[in-house]
Amino acid sequence: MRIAIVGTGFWARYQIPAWQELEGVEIVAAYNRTRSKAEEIAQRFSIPNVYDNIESLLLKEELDCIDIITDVDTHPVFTKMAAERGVNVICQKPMAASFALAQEMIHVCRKQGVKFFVHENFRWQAPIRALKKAINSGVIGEPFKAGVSFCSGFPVFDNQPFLAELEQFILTDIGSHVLDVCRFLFGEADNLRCMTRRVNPAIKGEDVANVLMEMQSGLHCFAEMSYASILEKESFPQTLVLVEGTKGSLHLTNDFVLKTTTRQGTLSEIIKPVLYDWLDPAYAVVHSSIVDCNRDILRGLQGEAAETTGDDNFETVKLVFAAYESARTGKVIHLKNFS
Ligand code: 89Y
Repeated sequence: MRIAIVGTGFWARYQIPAWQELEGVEIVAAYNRTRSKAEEIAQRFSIPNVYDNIESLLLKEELDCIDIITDVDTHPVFTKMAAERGVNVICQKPMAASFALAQEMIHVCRKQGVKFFVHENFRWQAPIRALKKAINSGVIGEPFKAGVSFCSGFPVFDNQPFLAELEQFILTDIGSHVLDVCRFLFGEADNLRCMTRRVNPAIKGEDVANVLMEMQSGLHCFAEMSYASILEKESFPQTLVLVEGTKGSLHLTNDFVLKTTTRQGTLSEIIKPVLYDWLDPAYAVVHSSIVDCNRDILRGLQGEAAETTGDDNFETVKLVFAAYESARTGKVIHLKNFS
């Protein structure tokens, strides 16, 4: 697979080495609108070609796929350009800055007959996969209630300063991941209610969001997220989950500990991510999951089924924007009516 990297900021530094862990992938070019930034990344990761113009990249390179790792506003533009040239697209989350733009991206890829994937990696984290396996094993019986939590005081704006400029921050940034994890673990939502607020006065968007969903299965799922939380134990970047079922509960808690409780007692195991030498230890569980997410997308590019297709991720995008709609109107949003 001949892949071009579009955007060479913070996440590209991990996305590229994660691709390089996989057999059969060749990163043939790197693009950044600032050429020197593309050159620096190309040199660091031995990428042969550098561009500061997307059109020339698409014209000159023989590509199977572009991997878009730019800020959200350019996702639809670059997706359309690649699709119109018959090049498959992978795009970082969040897919787009609005529901309508996400719809257009899906549409253009379908129309041009190219494959479209969203790089949604949280569901690929080792502890989340282990939790899913435990739920499926039936050990806790029928799950009826869950809490999915991402509450942190990590200085997230240091590495990604543009996040402070977003009018819609936490639901698009972490909410995209957390709500996708909810779908991965518990299936689709029937309806939701959301409340948001901004605590940090130095940013534009909301940094606290609480989403209560009734899943189609009937399970109640409370997804909470915050970047204003000063807690005894900082858990960034872990998603903590408590699932209660008819025969017991599963608790994915700090330091990758998964506790299984039944009437017989509690068993604990630790599910650590693979610690690649290129990852940033502060983001270990996320950076490590990029390899597994990419491996699955690679399978998708090769014609097999993959999880994080554009169509699948569109259901997560729907939850994000339905949550904003609920926060704005104070109403319960029924997903089947949301478009
Ligand atoms: O942008 C976000 C992501 O995808 O994972 C964590 C993060 O870097 C900050 O919330």
